[in-house]
This record gives sequence, C-alpha cells and structure tokens, in this order.
Amino acid sequence: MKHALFVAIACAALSLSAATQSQPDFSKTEAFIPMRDGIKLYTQIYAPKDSPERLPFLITRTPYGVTSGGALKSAYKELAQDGYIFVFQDIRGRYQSEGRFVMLRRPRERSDPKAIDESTDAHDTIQWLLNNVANHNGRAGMLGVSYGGWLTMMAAIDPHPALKAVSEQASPADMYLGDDFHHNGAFRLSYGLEYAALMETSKTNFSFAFDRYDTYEWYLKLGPLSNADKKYSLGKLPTWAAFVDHPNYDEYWRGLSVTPYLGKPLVPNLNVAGWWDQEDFYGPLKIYETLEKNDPDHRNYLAAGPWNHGGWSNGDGRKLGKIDFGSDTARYFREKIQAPWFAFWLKDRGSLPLREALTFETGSNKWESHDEWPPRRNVTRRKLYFREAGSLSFDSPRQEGKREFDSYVSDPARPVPYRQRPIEPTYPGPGWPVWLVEDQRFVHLRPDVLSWETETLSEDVVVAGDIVARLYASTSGGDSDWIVKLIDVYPEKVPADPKMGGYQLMIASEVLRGRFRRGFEKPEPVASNRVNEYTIDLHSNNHAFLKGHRIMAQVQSTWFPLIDRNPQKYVNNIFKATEADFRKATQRVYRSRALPSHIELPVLIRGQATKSRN
Ligand code: PG9
Repeated sequence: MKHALFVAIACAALSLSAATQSQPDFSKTEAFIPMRDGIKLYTQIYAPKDSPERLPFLITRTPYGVTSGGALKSAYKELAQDGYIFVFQDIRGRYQSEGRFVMLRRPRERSDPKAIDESTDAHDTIQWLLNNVANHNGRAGMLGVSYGGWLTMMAAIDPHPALKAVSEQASPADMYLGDDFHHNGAFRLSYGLEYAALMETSKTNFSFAFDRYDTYEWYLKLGPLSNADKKYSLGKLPTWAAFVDHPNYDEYWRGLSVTPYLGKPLVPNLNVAGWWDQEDFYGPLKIYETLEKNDPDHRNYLAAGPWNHGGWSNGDGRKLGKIDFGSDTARYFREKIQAPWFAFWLKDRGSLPLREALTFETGSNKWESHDEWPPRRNVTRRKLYFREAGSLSFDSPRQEGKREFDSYVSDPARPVPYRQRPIEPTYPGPGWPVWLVEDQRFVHLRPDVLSWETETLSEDVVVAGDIVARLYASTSGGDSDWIVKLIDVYPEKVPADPKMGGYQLMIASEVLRGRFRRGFEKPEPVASNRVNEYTIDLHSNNHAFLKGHRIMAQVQSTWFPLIDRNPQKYVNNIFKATEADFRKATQRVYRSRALPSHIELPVLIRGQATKSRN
C-alpha cells in the first residue's frame, strides 16, 4: 500500500546534456502524494542516478505548474551539481493537483485536527518522501521565489522535523501594506487585476485578454473600477471580489499577512530580496526584520542584490535593463551563497556563506557583508531637504512660513504613466520586469511631476539602511496619492557608455494614499488645502551615489496603471467610485523651515569601516 500511489510512469532518465557533464544524471518519477484529507498533489521527483551518498531532498512547491526538470539546468544548476533529490509539486487546485486553490490560503486553526493549510501540505509531502523515496539522508530543504517563497515560509512556521533549511526568496509578507496587491493602501491596479485573472480563471495560468497592446489606454478607458465587474465580470474572481469588499486594512488583509505568524525562527532561513523587485520587495525585508527580533539561535539571514523579481535565480545578473553591475551577481549568488547555504545545513559540507546579511552595494557595485541589517554603527541619518528653485540640499530651508511650496495639478483623466507607453500586459512582458530601472526622464519636467536636485556631488554619498520621505503637503481635493521617488542622476557625460549620460535611475520609490496617513484600518478624508505630514517608507537600500552624480527627488500624484486613480474627492470605497467622483486637484509640497519636506537617508560615515568584504 505504501507505494500504491507512486506512479512509476517515468524512471525515464532525465539525461542532462553533454554540456552539463558535471551534473549527475537524474531519474524522474511522478507521484500523486496524498495529503491528510485525502487530496492528492502532483509531484515530480528527480533523483541523481547511482549516487554514492545518501542525499537530502530539496523541495519547491508552486501554483504555476511544475516544469519537467527545466530548473535543474537553469535556476538549480549549481544545486544540481552538488547533488540533491529535487522535488517539484503543484499546490492544491493548480495544474495537476487535486483540491481547491485558495489565493494565499490562511494558516489553519491549529485546534482543528482536520484542518489543512500549506504548512500541512508541505509537512505531509515531506513525510511521504521520507517513507517512499530511497537513498535519502533524512533531511529536507525548501526554497522558492515569490508565491514559492511564501509557500516556503508557510512550511517553515510549522515545520516537519526533517525540514532543516529553507530559503524564502521574495515572499510577499503583506498584500495590503507593501507587496503585490497594494502599497500603503494604494491599489496596484494592473498587477492586481491581471494576477487575479491569471490565477482564478482556470486551474492553469490564464492571461487576461486585452483588446489592445497599450494597457495604459485600456485601464484609462475602463473608467471607475466598478466597471471591471460590469464590463468584464471580474467580480466572479474571488480575489477581485475581495479587493472590492475590503478597501481598508481589515481582518481579511491581516489574515493574509505572514508577519503575525513569525515567531522565533524554527528553521535556518536565507531571506532573499532584489533592490528592484517590481513585485515583492517589502516582503523578504519585512520577514527578515520580523524574524530578527527573536532569533537567539541565529537562524535568520539576508541576501539582497541588484535584481528584479527572482532575478537571482536565472541568468548571470550582470545587467538589469540598461544598468551594468560590473559582475555576474546572480551567478555569484547561486554559486557562492545559495548552493553553500543548503550544502552546509543539509549535507554538513563547507561553512556558512554569510555572517548575517550580505548586500550588493549598487553604484560602487560591490558585495558587502554586515553583522546586522540595517547597519547602525557608523551610519548617520541625514535629511535631504526640498528647497527653492528645484534644489535638493542637506542644508535645511532658510525661509520661514507657509508660503514656500511647489505646486502642480493632478488630473486623474491624464495620469502620469509609471513606465513609458505603450505599456504592454504585465505578462509575458518584456517591460514589467525592468520598469523600476527605466530612465525617469520620460516624466521629468511634466507639469504634474515635481523634481528637486542636488548640486553635482563632490564625494560619494553611500546609503545603507532605511530611507524615509516626509512630505508636508496639501491638496485642494478630499484625498490624493503621494508618490516619492529617489533618483540617482548620472553625469551628463559618461564616456564609457555615452547613452547613459544624464540617466535618471530610480533607487527607491513608494506611494501613500492620503486617506491612510494616520493608519490603514480607518481611512480619513483629507481637509482641502490644509497641510498634512505624510511619512512614506522608502524601505531599505544599499547604494552609492557617486561623486560626479546628482541626487534627485520627484513627487507626483498618479502612477498609472500601476496604481489605480484616486478620485481626489473623498469617497468611502474607491472601488465603488463613479465617473463623476474623479476630479483635478491642486497639490502643494511645502519646503520651508516650518514645513521642511525631505528625504531622510542612512548615510555611511566615510573612512570608517562598518562593513568588510565577505
Ligand atoms: N508576485 C507573485 C505573487 C506571489 C504571491 C501572491 C500573489 C502574487 C509571484 O511572482 O508569485
């Protein structure tokens, strides 16, 4: 009976090509692994043939369909050379697995012995593998990117005793505060709509059928969000219906957040983040930060590099869009960090590849090792003030009073595009994965985008840690969005690559929906033309603004269709706003002694080594 479900369809050797001779030959087996409630999950198992040693399992669970071992030649190539029994599994309700898919299924009620969740599915899978697969060493590891990273976290919060190491990579932590679906309460329209359609239209991935290439125009023509159901029946997708029914940070969103479940880390965890992750940058940093609060056994680690979403797992990582990092950063991560990480915990081989946190300092383009993240020693917090005549300065404003401001009209009928049009659908790209590194000159000097810029830097300004923007701003409307972008402006002449002259590279960016300035649970109208303080977390970073460059801040109130349009009139639920609710608003950003809008940077004090090379 034990092997009854073990569908030995295959054992067709997955012979890897001559070009990858150092990799073992794998035999592939397919199985439908039974969970505690009887549901069977489709699983592929790749075991190196004739392995002289007993091997650990390395498991990846996915909602996107397992891909017949392709990862062993790409994302997992370095791991495959080390030798593991690789396990790939479709989660409940997706592709070939039975059961019902639930987007980010909440952790179960532990008092209910029959309850299931992604932790129990991971647990039952590991137990089955231990019982049914030969030549294992009794240990398992787990890794995955994004949804796969979240599934990894779910396995790690209530782990099977054999789960000895994990790597959560770009896992979302909170879908309302900072990951795929909202940022600070502002709805990520294009991603939210297209992802809900991708996952909930059928058991396999489904691309929403746009009637045109430029989705900027499609979303604009859609009009108020209520039309999404009226015109396209999107209300039948559970996630879209949840967006509409839960416009504020309520029990629904709190239940989807992983942070409340993160206590003391029970399994060593390598959190991985990309500085330009267009989907889940908040997540891995938040998970690292939360676990770090209670990590007496030192099981929590962080690696962050110059990558977009999952960019470390494929290719060489030398370039992102037009930005060249001078070395193969993704290959470095896979060879020197990820593979040794799992070998250490699962095979007792080698030593730990990082002390605590390893970050790639962009700009200067080098890896830096830290004993803590964000670093506190030899870092000073400095404010870069918005000043008169579009200047940005470490010197605070001189003028008193409330009359010093810069202003623009934000028009929801003509929203600022978040990337250059045409904005083709999110999937399959190619624009979406690289939009965060796009040259911001495409919106610079638009009348509805304000810019402030420093003089040319006479020495490097290196930031390492958390960046925060503080705006003192007013709107003539009853609500509005505030988007702040921190930009590295290249010198006008870049002899090595003339096309990069004057490039405006966004280092950090974020949106805050004004109604949530005092908290996300309870939105509040914004009093028209009254100055409010808006604190906008621009998250962690490690970047060197080099001598000869300039630092720029940009502020705008639309970022479309990344973020849905704020009607700028206060309505209770923006998903139910009507066409007539949308209106122009005059925005003012103040820059006086009394109202000193600024960006606060964690600046490394020069000449003092806070960090050493790994
Ligand atoms: N960013 C994707 C996602 C993860 C979890 C929930 C919703 C979306 C992903 O790349 O998997």
